[in-house]
Amino acid sequence: MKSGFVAIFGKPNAGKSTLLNALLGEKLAIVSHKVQTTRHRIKGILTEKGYQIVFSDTPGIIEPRYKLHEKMMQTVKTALEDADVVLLLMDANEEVGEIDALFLSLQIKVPAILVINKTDRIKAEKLQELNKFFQNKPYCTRVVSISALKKKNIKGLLDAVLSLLPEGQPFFDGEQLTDLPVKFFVGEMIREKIFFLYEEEIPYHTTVLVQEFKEKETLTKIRAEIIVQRETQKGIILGEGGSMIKRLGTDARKDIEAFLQRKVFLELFVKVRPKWRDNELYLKEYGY
Ligand SMILES: Nc1nc2c(ncn2[C@@H]2O[C@H](COP(=O)(O)OP(=O)(O)O)[C@@H](O)[C@H]2O)c(=O)[nH]1
Ligand SMILES: [Mg+2]
Repeated sequence: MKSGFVAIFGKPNAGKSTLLNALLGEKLAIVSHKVQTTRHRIKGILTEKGYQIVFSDTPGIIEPRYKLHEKMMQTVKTALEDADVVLLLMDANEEVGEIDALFLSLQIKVPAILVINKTDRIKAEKLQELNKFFQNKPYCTRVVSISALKKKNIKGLLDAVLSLLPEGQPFFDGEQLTDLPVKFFVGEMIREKIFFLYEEEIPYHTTVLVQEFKEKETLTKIRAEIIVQRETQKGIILGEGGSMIKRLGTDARKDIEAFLQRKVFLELFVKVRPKWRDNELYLKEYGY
């Protein structure tokens, strides 16, 4: 039996969350085309005959600008310390010099697979070049190329992980898909819709707190608060005559119903908490 922790690292938008979902064949992590969508370490557990792999999706590595960012980078550090194997994920179209410096700076002490993602978007020669560039790097045990979006070579990546995974007994029950509560994923699904529906800075000033999660006989009743930093942002979230929040509620509810496989009654409220991203107490309350 093999078992271990595998952490996925990379710059914002490399495709870390898409990869976690592809590896698990299930949508656990929220994905958007905007950077810094992921704020937590999300564990996804893959149990098959002969092995259990506990994958961690992490926030993209950035220079912290707020306390929220510092917490996000602390999460990256913890995941790095726990890992038995590391996946260094890069977008094939990114600048290699920058990537090289970043991965070198992580000072990884365990086997690492350099994963070239978004190969659906590059030519074969470019891929060869990348392979050659990374092969002899000190942090790189193996190079694997994939497309997380098109689910190309996910099996090849799994085989590479398994070859580096230590022997050991499973850490979690075989049925368990993640270590986080359902409530967390409900909040994330609402947050994902905010990334899709609202422009520019709004998603970055926002967080979601699920206040009530009650399983009733015929449906699940959920009450969630959307936290923003300013009155004007509250107005934007609500939209004219409440039109935007209504759309947000409908879109989020559909996803949550599919996830929970039952009917949902979703109530959303907007609260203004000035500078919550820099306030220790608020950050703690909101799960960061
Ligand atoms: N073309 C292409 N796009 C991808 C691939 N993997 C991820 N993406 C897209 O890249 C964007 C960022 O993905 P996400 O998983 O949120 O990246 P993260 O910030 O590293 O977690 C999304 O728009 C994804 O659909 C891939 O293999 N090919
Ligand atoms: Mg992500």
